Amino acid sequence: DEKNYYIAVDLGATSGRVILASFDGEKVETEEIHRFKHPMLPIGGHIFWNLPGLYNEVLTGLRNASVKLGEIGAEARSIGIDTWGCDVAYFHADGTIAGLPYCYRDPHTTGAVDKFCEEMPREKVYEKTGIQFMDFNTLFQLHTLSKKNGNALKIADKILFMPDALSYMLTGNAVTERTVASTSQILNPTTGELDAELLEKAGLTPDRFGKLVNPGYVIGTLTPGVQQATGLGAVPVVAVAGHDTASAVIGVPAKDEKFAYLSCGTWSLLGVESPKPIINDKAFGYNFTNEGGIDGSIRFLKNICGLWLLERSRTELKDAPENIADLCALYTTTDIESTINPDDPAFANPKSMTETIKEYCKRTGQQVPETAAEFMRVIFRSLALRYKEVLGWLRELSPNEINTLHVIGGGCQNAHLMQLTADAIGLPVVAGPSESTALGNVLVQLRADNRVKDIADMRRVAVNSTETKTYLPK
Ligand code: ADP
Ligand code: LRH
Repeated sequence: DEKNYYIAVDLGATSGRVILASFDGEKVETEEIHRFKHPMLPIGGHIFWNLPGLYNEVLTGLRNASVKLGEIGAEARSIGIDTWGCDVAYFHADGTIAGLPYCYRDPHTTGAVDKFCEEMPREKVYEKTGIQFMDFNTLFQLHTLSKKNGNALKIADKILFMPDALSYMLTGNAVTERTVASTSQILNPTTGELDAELLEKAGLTPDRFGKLVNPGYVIGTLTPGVQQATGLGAVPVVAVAGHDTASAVIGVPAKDEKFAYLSCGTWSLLGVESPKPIINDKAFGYNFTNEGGIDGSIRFLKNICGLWLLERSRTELKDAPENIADLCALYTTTDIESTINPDDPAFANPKSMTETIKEYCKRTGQQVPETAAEFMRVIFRSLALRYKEVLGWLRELSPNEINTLHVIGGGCQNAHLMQLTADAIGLPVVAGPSESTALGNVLVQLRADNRVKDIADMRRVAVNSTETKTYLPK
């Protein structure tokens, strides 16, 4: 059969990658053609994402894809971009950059939920949005900025979420894709529209954002300048599920509905799919989120501080092996029993992660970790414990029975963490794919290109395209 080719750009907070995917009618095959780190930039006392740098990396990825496609003698059918959630970039009407995206770890939003809720009760904000309260949600970022003068928020013609910002730079067309808008806490999941009353508290109106579109919408084609810079033709750019977690959930190789998922990367996102929002006192009390998925489905989940703990610690540990697999393997060489609560605010963006973990252990009367091995063991065991606790709450609230935990994202390659998780929750853990986000990104492009029909069809292709590893509880 003829193969068709698609390009997926997937930007996580730890690293970005560009993937060339082929589809033969049955399964997706992927090849990573560009991967890069993208550090946060400290400028003027704040932390920003390097938007021009990210864009340049996207162009490099597209150029690599163009070379590869040239060798194959094929053309790309489309391009899709997904990124981490909540952060926005600012543009002037002529398409130039009015302001860099603040990084969601910037401490300027510390306490921002409480400040906002002086103007509108928490219950009302939750009723409107169903979104987990986190200081860095876009609503609170914008509210924080609106209280200060002379910033990009005041002057920008358009405020665009990260995936939409990059698509705008590639095509010249500004949209607001609904899955990435859903995690901002300014979208009402019932109406599917931006909430004017919430925005007004940040001094904004809905017209400052791009037009709202669903995953599958064709945003435009590469501008002549981008075509020249990359060697690609007038390739369409499709709005995929622009929120990386939404794309990851689409890529879960599930065979039925009785599963929970854990998207295991910088963050650990633990949840279920629900046909409609679950907004009630219990969900509010446990601080669960109702983010948007494909075809109006809801990602009912909780954010758990994930391998950020590891990523930050490894840069500080003098005895940590460079290679991630070697680092994780140290787990078996120690027997320290200490655990931390990964969601303690102290771990959000500390000066030193290892010192903060040590202090936590000291404060709680536990053995203080010293070596890389001890840190790995504390982190893995603490994460598994937290997964067990959150899964318990999820079981109280989920519309479906949960028989399996599908783990996707880079962390699913961590065999120790997977076994600990299976043991903690007492359910089989099905690990894979580690690049579920890119797969979900491609699946939405396939549907926009009429190669697959519906979510059932997409899941069938996800299963065909994935090798998984199962961990049974001991
Ligand atoms: P994000 O998309 O948020 O940047 P990823 O899904 O790429 O995150 O996951 C990154 C994490 O995956 C790393 O922090 C690391 O802990 C884990 N990881 C990646 N490769 C491996 C591996 N070979 N073995 C164990 N863990 C891994
Ligand atoms: C994961 C993620 C998560 C958001 C966070 C900001 O990459 O998108 O779903 O809450 O980053």
